[in-house]
Amino acid sequence: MKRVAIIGAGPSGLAQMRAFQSAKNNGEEIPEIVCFEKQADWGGLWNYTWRTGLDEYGEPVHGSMYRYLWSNGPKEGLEFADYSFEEHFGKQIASYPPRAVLFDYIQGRVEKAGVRDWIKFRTPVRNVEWDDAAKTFTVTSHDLLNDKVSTEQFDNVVCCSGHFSTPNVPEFDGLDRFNGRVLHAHDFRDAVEFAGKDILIIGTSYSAEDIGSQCWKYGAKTITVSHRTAAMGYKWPDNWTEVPLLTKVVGNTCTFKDGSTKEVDAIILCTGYLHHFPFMAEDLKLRTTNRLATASLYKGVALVDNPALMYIGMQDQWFTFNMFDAQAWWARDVIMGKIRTPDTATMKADVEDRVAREDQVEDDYDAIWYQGDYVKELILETDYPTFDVEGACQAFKQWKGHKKKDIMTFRDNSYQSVITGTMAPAHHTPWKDAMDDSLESYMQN
Ligand code: FAD
Ligand code: NA7
Repeated sequence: MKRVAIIGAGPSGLAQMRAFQSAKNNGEEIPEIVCFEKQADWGGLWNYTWRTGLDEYGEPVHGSMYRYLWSNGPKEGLEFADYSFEEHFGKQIASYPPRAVLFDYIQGRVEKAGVRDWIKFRTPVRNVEWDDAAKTFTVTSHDLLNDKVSTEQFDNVVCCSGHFSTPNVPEFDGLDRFNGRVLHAHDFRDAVEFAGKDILIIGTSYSAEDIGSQCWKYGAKTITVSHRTAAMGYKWPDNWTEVPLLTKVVGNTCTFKDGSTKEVDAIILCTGYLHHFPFMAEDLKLRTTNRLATASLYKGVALVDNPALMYIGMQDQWFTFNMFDAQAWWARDVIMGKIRTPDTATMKADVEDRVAREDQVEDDYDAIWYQGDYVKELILETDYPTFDVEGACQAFKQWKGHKKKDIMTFRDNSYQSVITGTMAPAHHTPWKDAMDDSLESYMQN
C-alpha cells in the first residue's frame, strides 16, 4: 500500500484528506495517509491564536489572522461543492462571515468525513528528502508533546503548509530609531490597540486594505497608506489618506516620496509574505512569488522536477477553498494512478504557458476569470462535483463593484450561492457597526 504524507491541516491539507476520504467512500482502496500539523488544532490560518513571534515550544507562530476579521470576499466564491453553507448551518447565512463562522464551516466538512485520526497534531515536519534509488521521500517530524523526532518513508508528499505566514519585511531609512511601534501584518492581532492613534500602513493589497479598515472601524484617529506602485483609489473615509512610498523616518515624522510628511504613532508593514519551505531539501523547494501561475508546478500542483511531490494552494488567491479542493482531487488522482503526469518537457511547457497567459492579464477581472478557468480545468479531470464556476466569477465581479462603490459598506451586500442557488440574507447589522464578530451573533439573522 502506498503511503502519503500531507504537510499541514489548514484548508488545503483538509481538502486533500477529504479528497482521499471521498474516494474511500466510493469503495476505492486509498493509500495510507499521515498528516503532520504543527499547531494543536486544524484550520490553518483560520485557527486564531493570540500569540505572535514564537509559540510555547519555540516554533514560529503560523497564524496571521486577527480579531474581528471578516471574510474579505463573498463566501459564495469559496463554497465547497460537496458541502454547502446550508448543509452546515441548516440555513443560508449572510455573505461575509467573520473568521469564527468560516472556521466552523471548514471544520464541519472534515468532522463529517471523520479524518481527524489521520492527523498528528503538534508535529512539525523538519525535513523532507527524496531518495531517487528507492523512489521514496524520507520525512522527519518532531512530536513536540513527547519531544520525539521520527523519520518515515512515503511514496508521495503533499505540501499544504500555506504561504501567508512568513512575513516579507522591507527596511526603511530611520525605522530603527522610530519612536512608535513597528509591526508586520503577520503580528497584527487587535485593532483596538490603535484606537485614537495616527497609523501608517505600507502596502496596498488585502492586508493593507483590511487592517486599515479594521483600525478605522475600531477608532484609529487617522490612517495613512503608503504605496510603492499605485494607490488603492477607493473612496476612503475623511481621516484616511493615500501617499507615495515612505522614504525616511525621523522620530515620529514620516517623509514620503513626494516630500509630504506625517507624524504617526505606529507603522504597520502590510508588505506581503514569502513562500518559505525551510523543511524541504533544496531540490524539492518551491521557489515562486505570489502569483496566479506559480513557477515550477505542473497544473499548478505537481513539482515539475519531481511530480511525486505536490503543492496545494500556493497561488495568489481569488478562489480559495474550492480551488484547493480542485487541486486536491487532482493530486489524489495522480497519486492513485488515475491521472498520469507527462514527461518533464511537457510539464515545463505547461508552466510556461500558464505564466505567459498570466502575463497577458490586464486587470483584476481578467485575473478572476483566469483563476476560474484554472479551477474548471482541474475539476473536469476528476470526480469533484461540478459547480457553476462562472457564477462564482460573477460573484467576485459584483464584489469588486461593491468595493468600488463604497469600501466601508461592501460587506453589507448579498450574493447567490452557486451550490444551492439560494440568495444570502442581508446581515442584521452593517459591518461598520457590527462590533461582535462571534458565531452566535452572526447566526442571529
Ligand atoms: P494555511 O491556512 O496557512 O494552513 C497551513 C497549515 O500548515 C497550518 O495549519 C500550519 O500550522 C501548517 N504547517 C506549516 N508548516 C508546517 C510544518 N513544517 N509542519 C507541519 N505543519 C505545518 N481566504 C479567503 O478565502 N477569505 C478570506 O477572507 C481570507 N482572509 C485572509 C486573511 C489573512 C490575514 C490571511 C493571511 C489569509 C486570508 N485568506 C483568506 C487566505 C488563506 O490563505 C486561505 O483562506 C487559507 O487559509 C489557505 O489555506 P492553506 O491550508 O493553504 O494554508
Ligand atoms: P500581497 O497581496 O502579497 O501584497 C503585498 C503588498 O505589499 C503589495 O501591495 C506590495 O506592493 C507591497 N510591498 C511588498 N514589498 C514592498 C516594499 N518593499 N515596499 C512597499 N510595498 C511593498 O499580501 P497581503 O498581505 O496584502 O495579502 C496576502 C493575503 O492575506 C491575501 O490573500 C488576503 O486574503 C489576506 P506592490 O503592489 O507590489 O508595489
